[in-house]
This record gives sequence, C-alpha cells and structure tokens, in this order.
Amino acid sequence: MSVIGQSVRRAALDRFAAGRGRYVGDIDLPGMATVAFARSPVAHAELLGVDTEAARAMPGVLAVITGDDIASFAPQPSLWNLPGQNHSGLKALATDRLRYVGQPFAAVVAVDRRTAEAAVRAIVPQYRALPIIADMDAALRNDAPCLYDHWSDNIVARPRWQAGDIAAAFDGAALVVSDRFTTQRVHPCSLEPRGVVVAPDLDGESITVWLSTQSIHQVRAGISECLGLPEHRIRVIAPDVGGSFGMKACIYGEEVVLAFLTHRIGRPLRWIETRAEAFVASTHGRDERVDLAVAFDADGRIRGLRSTIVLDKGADPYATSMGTAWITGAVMTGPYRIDTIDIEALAVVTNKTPTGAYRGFGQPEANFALERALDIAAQRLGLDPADLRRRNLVAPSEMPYPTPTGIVLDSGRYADLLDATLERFGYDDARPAQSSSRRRTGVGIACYAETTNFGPSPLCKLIGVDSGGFDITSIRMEPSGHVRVFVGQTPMGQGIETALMQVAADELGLPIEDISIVHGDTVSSAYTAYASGGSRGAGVAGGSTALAARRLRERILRWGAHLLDAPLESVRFVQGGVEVVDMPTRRTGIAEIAVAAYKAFSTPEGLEPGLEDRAAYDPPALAIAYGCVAAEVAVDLDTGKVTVERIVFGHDCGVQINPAIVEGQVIGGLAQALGATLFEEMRYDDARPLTLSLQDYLLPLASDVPHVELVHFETPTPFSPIGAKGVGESGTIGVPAAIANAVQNALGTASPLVTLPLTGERVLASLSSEAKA
Ligand code: MCN
Ligand code: SMO
Repeated sequence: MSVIGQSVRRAALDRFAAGRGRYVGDIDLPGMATVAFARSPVAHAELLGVDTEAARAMPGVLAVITGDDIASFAPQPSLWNLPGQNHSGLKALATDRLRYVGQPFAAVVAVDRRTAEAAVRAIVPQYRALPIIADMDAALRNDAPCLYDHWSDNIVARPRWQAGDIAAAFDGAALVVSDRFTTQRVHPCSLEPRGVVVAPDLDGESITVWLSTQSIHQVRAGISECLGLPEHRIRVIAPDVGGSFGMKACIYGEEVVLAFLTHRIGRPLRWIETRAEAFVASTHGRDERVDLAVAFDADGRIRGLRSTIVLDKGADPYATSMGTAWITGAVMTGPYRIDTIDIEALAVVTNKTPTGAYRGFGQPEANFALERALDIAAQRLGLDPADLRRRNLVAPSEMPYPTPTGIVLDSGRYADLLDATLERFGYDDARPAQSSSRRRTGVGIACYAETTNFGPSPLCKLIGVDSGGFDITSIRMEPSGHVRVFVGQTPMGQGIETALMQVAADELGLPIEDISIVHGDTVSSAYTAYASGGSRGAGVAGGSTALAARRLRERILRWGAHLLDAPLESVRFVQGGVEVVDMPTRRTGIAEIAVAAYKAFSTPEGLEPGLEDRAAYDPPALAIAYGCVAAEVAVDLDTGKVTVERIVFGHDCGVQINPAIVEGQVIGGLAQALGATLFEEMRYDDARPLTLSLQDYLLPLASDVPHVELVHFETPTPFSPIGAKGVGESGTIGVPAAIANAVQNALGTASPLVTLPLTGERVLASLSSEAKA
C-alpha cells in the first residue's frame, strides 16, 4: 500500500506536546553571555551621537558597540533584487539616521539578560527629529522628502505588466467597477519569537550559529557577505522552529551582529527577542493598497483589468524587498480568463518597521481586491456572484493557460470545485440574507488561484532572487537498512519532515520507521539555494526526494541482481527486497543488500561500495493550487461586530502526501486569515507604533474560529514528479474576501467594504451610509 496519501502521525508531535521541543532559547553553552539591542525610540531623526559611557561602566557589561563599530560591514542583503530596484545600503546597526521605531543602533553584551537590558536603558542617543513619512501617501507626495539621500524618490521599484488593448476593453464595457482596496499591516506573531545563539568554534576561526529561521543557507550567505567571512567558516543550524510564517525568511541584523561579536569576544552569545521587541523588530506583513478597475460585458464576462498596487515597505527595502507587491501584480487575474491588463506595482519606503514575507505573500491582497470587485459587479449586473465567477473561470480544456502576467494555470477543475463547495455549503438555500432589527446574516464566496512550489530558476532570475529555485536531496541507506534523507527544507511547524519521510518510504517500499530526515544544518543536511517558503516543500523538495529515492532504488536493484547472481533485466524491486522475475524464491532482502553494499568484497559492474545517491529538482514552472471559500456571517447591527458562523473551504493541492497535515495547514492558515480579516492590525500614529503587546494586538482565539468543512479535490500537477502542489499558505488567501463578501451581503446596499480589518467601526460606517441613501 502506498504511504503517500496516508495520515501518518507526525513524529515531532508527541515531543512538542510533552514540552520536549528544543528551540534556540533552550540552548545553554558554557560561558554564554547575553546580547540586547538599543532601538530607536523615534520614527525619523538624524542620529548625532550615542552616549554609551554609562552602559560600559556597569558591572557585568562585557562590550557595547554602535553602528560605527561595524562601518566596514557590507549592507544587509535583500532576498529579491528586481532590475533597477533601489537599495538602502543600511547595515545591521544604524549610524547617521534613525528611520523607524525599533531600528537597532547599538548592542550590549553582558553576563546576563537583566544586566544587558539595564545597560541598554542607560544608552542615550542624541538626535534631531526629521519630518516623518508616515504612510504610502506621504511617501508618494511630490514634495515628499526622500528617506534615502541617494534616491530620487521613495519608490523601491515599479514593475508593470501590460497585455491587449486596455483602452478598447474599457471603452466598450457595459460596466466598470473601480475602487481602492486596502489590506492592513499585520504582525506575523509566531509562538516562538526570533532568537540567535552563536559560538566560536574550537579552531578559533569558524563560528556556529543556531537560529530560529526558515533560511539557513541564505543566512549563511548573508553573514558571510556582511562580515567578509567565507561561507565554509559559518555553520548555521535551525533547531526546532516554533512558527515563522514567512517572517523568519530574511537575514536580520541581529544574527550579523552576534556573529561579529562572538568572534570579537570569544564567548558564546545569545539574543532572544522579547514579545514586545517582536512587534517592531521583526518584519510585518501585508500593508498593501490595490486600486483596481475591472471592465465587464453585460453578461458578466471580464473584458479587462487595470490595477495599481502600492506596498508600504517600511523603512528598508531589505528582506523580500518588492516581492510581496510583485506577487500581488502577478496573480491579480486570479483563476479567471482575463487577457487584457495594465497592472503596475510600486513599493515605497516609509518610517515604519520593514514589511516582509507573510503567509500568503501578496496573494490575499490581490484576492481581496478582485473578489470584492466581482461581488460588486454581480450586484450591479443583477447576477448571482457564483454565476458571474462560473462565466470567467478558466476551464480544464484551456489548460495549461498562460495568464497575461506570465503565470501558467497548469491544472485543475476550477468550476467543478466551486460547485462542489457551494453544494456542501447549501448555497442555493442560504441566500438571500436574513435579517432582524438587531442582527443580520449573510453569505459570501471567493475563489482563488495560488502560486505554489516556488522555484523555477528562470523565474528566480527574472525577479532577482540570487539563486535558482531547485531543491537537493541526498539519500543514504545505512548498513542496517535504515534510510537517512538529507534535505534542504526546514520544518517550522508545517510538518515537511513527515511528508518527505513518506515520499522516500513510498519510492523505496519501506515502512516509515525505516526512514529519518536530516534537516536544518548547513553542514550536515542538504543544500537548498532557496529556502523553505513559497509553499514549495511538498512539491519541490518532495520532487528531489522522490528522484533521489528512485536512484537509490536503482542501486539497490543492481546490488540485488549482483547478490542473486542474476542479470539485471531478470530482477525486479519488490516490497522489502529484490527478486528474480517469476521466481519469488530467488529473493534477497533489503537488510542483506545493505550489509553487502558496505562490506563489498565484490562490487556490481559500474557501482562503488556503499548505498547513497542524490538528486536535484528544479520545477519547470510554478504549480497553481486553487480553491473556493464560502462563508456565513452574522452582523450585530448595534456594534457592527462580525461573527463568522461557518466556512466551507474547497481546495486542490494536487496529490496530498499527508491528508491530516493538509487539513491542519488549511485550518491553521484560515484561522490566521480570520484574525487578519476581523481585528488584527498594527496601528500607528504618525509612524509611532501603538500596538506593542498582545493586549493591544488582537489575535484570534480558538472560540473565534468557526466550524470549518473541507472539500478536497486532487488534480496532480504535471510540474512535480509526485504531482503535489503546495497548501501551506492556501488557508490565508480567499478567506478575507469571502468574509467581506458575506458581510456585504448582510449589509445589502450599504457602501462597499473595501478596507481590512472589518472592525465594528467600519461595518457601522457602511451601515449608516445605507440609512442616508
Ligand atoms: N502537504 C502535503 N501534500 C501536499 C502539500 C503539502 O501533505 N500536496 C503537507 C506537507 O507536510 C507540507 C505541508 O503540507 O510540509 C505544507 O506544504 P507546502 O505548501 O509545500 O509548504 P512548505 O512545506 O514549503 O511550508 C511553508 C509554508 C509557508 S510558505 C508558510 S509562510 C507557512 C506554512 O507553510 N508557515 C507555517 N505553514 C506553516 N505552518 C506552521 N505550523 N508554521 C508556519 O510557520
Ligand atoms: S510567506 Mo511563506 O514563507 O512563502
């Protein structure tokens, strides 16, 4: 029986549940000192000097450094570098200017955390306030000051996609829907904050870095670049990672500073982010505004689409630079047949914490705009929202369907999945909205198409990712017959290690207990140029793992023939061994083959002793997952509070390796999206952050998550050897639009909801517009 498709229990679950996780914060090394960072208290200022004298004099303080001490460093690298993109040139510690509240400008090393934090409080920056660029409008104003003196404006880059005759598409339209759709800034809030431990190696030249990250190889390259230390002298290890959600994808200044300091001080060092620090020190997500105009025929067919996307990148375009906005532009046409477009994406710098990757990565933002626009159009054209979508969804017969932005909709049954989801939901009976004087209910839907299996090297090159998009897997059968699989992916809660065990077990016909995964170490696991992220673990690392396991199987087969003294053509691989075709008594088991391969008094023609192999997999294209979300909400007319009563989530991630994990991924992503739809928001007052604790920043509780029913389709993608598409981000994409459409359905003719989150205030404001109308 195939192991793929089985809900194999995740190996790490019991360990985590029993409190036996081993995170960066659990690492304790002899002589280890603690680092704390002094961070900017202001949004924008000229930094005139930093008085560190009092801090240095404190007992227990081992060192204090400022930006001047790292002046020789190379700037913090960014993961995406679009052609023509502007760079900040900023280093790990600020020197002449402070550009956001939370920007580090000095670091203290002390014997313990309390001393380090007290010393940080004793560091006094002298500064002169500068005019603040509080938001994207301020950044784009003609007379706006430039955040960087070497830029001519505040724009990081502005890629554009154009296809077809856009003027004609709009001129001949029966209806044009046009509005401004805003997705707010959110805080990714992983359970485990960021953390770094560094130690000098015994050779006195190399260092080991333990880091809560999804990108061990990029971080190694980044530290190497910043410090000018060769990569082979830096070992990066990701121990257990307690959630990362994209936020731990980039190279932060903290790891660079600690790598430098451990060298200088010759002691192991630790920095563990505090929860309060995380709100300003780790990258935020979203913060995009989408101006969208869609032109329709009278029957609801889409004629063309115009859009301008603006991403508030915060103070520094490092991290994933323009990536989020680029993806928003690239996926703006969704799962629909749209060939005429004019889309432009801008990222601008402001005086806020930098934004970076966050689960969904630009796609919820696009989906919210497009799916809201489709509902507004359906209402104006007198069509059912589902019918309007059916008329535009790309049909299986049209696939592979190249979208005008260069994405290929590879496979799937979009309309069938919409129908199946609506049937499970009872859509036809659920509409129209019910109302009473205090409470109204509504239903809403949203479809999505999602880029997954991030990779193809040509795409990486196009967008300026500095490596190809392949994964490498090495595989070794030990003399005991146990198989170790060395992968480049990093588990961060998504269960990739279990899925990859299943892939190897399946190819080798072995029980899952006979497989283990080695991950998260630049020395002992495999190299992956691009990290974990882009929902690529299952499809891309699953691909390289399947290919490597197939090569190992071929070796086992040849060893088997050798041991059986039979020609290769006459033997076959069977569960647990190799046998001569039609002569099952002439059989040798895996255990005997494994021992023979290592003892090897004689070796099969063309092979060497031992049983190991490797494979790289570079997908030919992104694999496009898709789905449909149907939501039922209740709106309290006194307070505007939205309660999500029920969600039916239909999705297709191709072949499911582990259905239980897939389900957990979808529901986890959905819960995150629910928070982002209803109440999560990083609030600022003139670039001063107001939400600095979990008291102010509302995360969804278990009781906020409604009953969720899933509908699964499994259309294998041709772009992965195992047919798997990604699912790790799927839950986040269609949920905001589906809920907003349901709330709008409840509110009826009130003014369109176009801004997230859907707070009570916003809902009441929309209602009062109805009263006036
Ligand atoms: N899977 C499967 N069959 C498929 C697809 C996926 O069984 N066809 C399972 C696999 O166990 C896989 C998991 O679902 O590991 C997610 O698959 P995939 O979409 O390939 O995503 P990755 O493994 O690359 O994980 C990264 C992805 C991203 S980009 C973010 S952001 C995210 C997410 O996963 N961050 C997470 N899910 C998260 N879940 C947790 N708990 N914590 C995070 O930080
Ligand atoms: S935001 Mo996920 O790491 O692609």
